[in-house]
Amino acid sequence: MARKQRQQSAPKRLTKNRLIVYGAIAAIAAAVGYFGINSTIPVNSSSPTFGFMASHNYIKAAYNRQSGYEYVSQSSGAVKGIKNTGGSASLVNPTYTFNKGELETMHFINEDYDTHSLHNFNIDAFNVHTRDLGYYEAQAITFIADKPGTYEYYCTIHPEMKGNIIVE
Ligand SMILES: [Cu+2]
Repeated sequence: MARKQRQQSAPKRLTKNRLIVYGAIAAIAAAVGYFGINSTIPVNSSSPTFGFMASHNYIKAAYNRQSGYEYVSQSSGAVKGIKNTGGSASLVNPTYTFNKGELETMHFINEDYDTHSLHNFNIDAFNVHTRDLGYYEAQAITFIADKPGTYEYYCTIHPEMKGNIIVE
């Protein structure tokens, strides 16, 4: 009789242990999901998206002894999204051309070695605003290029730092 009871309770205990394991896995998955999704919510939308779907655009703040403060594209001219009109000059305060509806991540870094000034990166139309970044600080912001038009990106500290975003 006692043996029979043990046999009956064994599967129950297994089920309980399994539930604990499943619960732990679910909790970990939820945590990963929450933080993973949270970091890929575009600043101009409440819908989560996934980072791998975004186009990545690398831009830095720099100081040029002739022309002063400027944004410089970190990407080569061949990279999609930048209208390269020829020569290295097109990488200074570059014009970005994005397709409507695309998810874009702007990776902005302050590489102003010469003056160590603070810099920031803003696109009002898409609610893109970085912090004021010190030398070698970086920030990435994801947004949806959801409306066609020409928009300005700029630094609030240096009026000469500005360029265009074209969504078409
Ligand atoms: Cu600046």
